[in-house]
Amino acid sequence: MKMSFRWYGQGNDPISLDDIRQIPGVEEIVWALHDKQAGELWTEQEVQKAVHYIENHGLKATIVESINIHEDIKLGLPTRDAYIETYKESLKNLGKNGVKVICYNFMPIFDWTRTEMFHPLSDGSTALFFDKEKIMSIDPQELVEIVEKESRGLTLPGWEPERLIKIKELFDAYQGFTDDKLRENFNYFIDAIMPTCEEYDIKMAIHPDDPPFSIFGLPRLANSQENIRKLLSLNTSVYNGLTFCTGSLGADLNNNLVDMLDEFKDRVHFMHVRNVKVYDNGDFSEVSHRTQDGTVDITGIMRTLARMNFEGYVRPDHGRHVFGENETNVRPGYGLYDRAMGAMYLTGCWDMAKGL
Ligand code: DNO
Ligand code: MN
Repeated sequence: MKMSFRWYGQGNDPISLDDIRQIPGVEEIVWALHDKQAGELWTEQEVQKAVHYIENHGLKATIVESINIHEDIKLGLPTRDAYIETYKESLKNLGKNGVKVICYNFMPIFDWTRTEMFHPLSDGSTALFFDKEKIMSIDPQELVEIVEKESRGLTLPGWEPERLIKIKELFDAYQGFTDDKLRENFNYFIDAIMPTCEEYDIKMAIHPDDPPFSIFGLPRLANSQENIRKLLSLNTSVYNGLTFCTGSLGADLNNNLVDMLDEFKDRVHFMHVRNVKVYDNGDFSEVSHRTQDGTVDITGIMRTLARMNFEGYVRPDHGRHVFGENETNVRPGYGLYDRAMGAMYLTGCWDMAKGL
């Protein structure tokens, strides 16, 4: 495995590459041009600059998360072809600069959704939290009002402000949109970009939906063993692959993660390994990476990866906020210390399983 660490870029992430380089085993930076909107071109010059910056700090830059997919592609609008052409152009520019894997998601409107960013845990740290009842009780029309008035204290992490301005139109556009329709539009997109991916040797790795069930009546594509099987079989190229995020998939206790990893292993290019604790009422909290702290079988996952000699990328995913990290100084879920502990724990599991 190649241990990696997500970093939000120079001037945009309070964590430095010099700090990341001190985490044992971490060789790769998971990066992106974070000021780009979905649909914008990543120019060769910009890509080169970012890659050089990372390499100059003694780290590799061969994995990107994410090049976001423009909503028109997900909706299957006539304008999608132009956005797909731009996407292919960005892929070429990345391929020419040594990038091998792209993590992306195909979720309508929102990236990951939580109800609380700094939920107190019993050890005194804080973490991201999902109150299922709170989310499920909001109907889409009400959501539009909540977002517009920023009322009810609902915080919306990972939701780009530019897109939220258009939230009403977006919800209208997704009226009556089925899972099958979203799948069809995914199929169109993936078929269109596969030749470029093959030519430039870039593997696509779709991130599972988070949470892995429908919210606000929106369709889902990558949330269960059956649905992931479907999307991988739509185009059977190895370049149409998966980011296996144990935290996202693990928020649904019906997902048997070790079994899923076993089935999809030849198509998994990137592992997000993190733990969550799922409660009986469907709420879940993010917790430390350690197996015993949550409901995800992290040691089982690492043992499976070791057994299959996994050669892809692994990263710790969201961490708790610890050692003085709080609202004022940390990007929710992406502090330094707990993710560093996570990386070390995962490397430890791997080394033990390998008998190193
Ligand atoms: C959640 C995170 C996500 C992920 C994006 C990928 O588990 O890993 O924020 O980065 O959804 O596009
Ligand atoms: Mn993830």
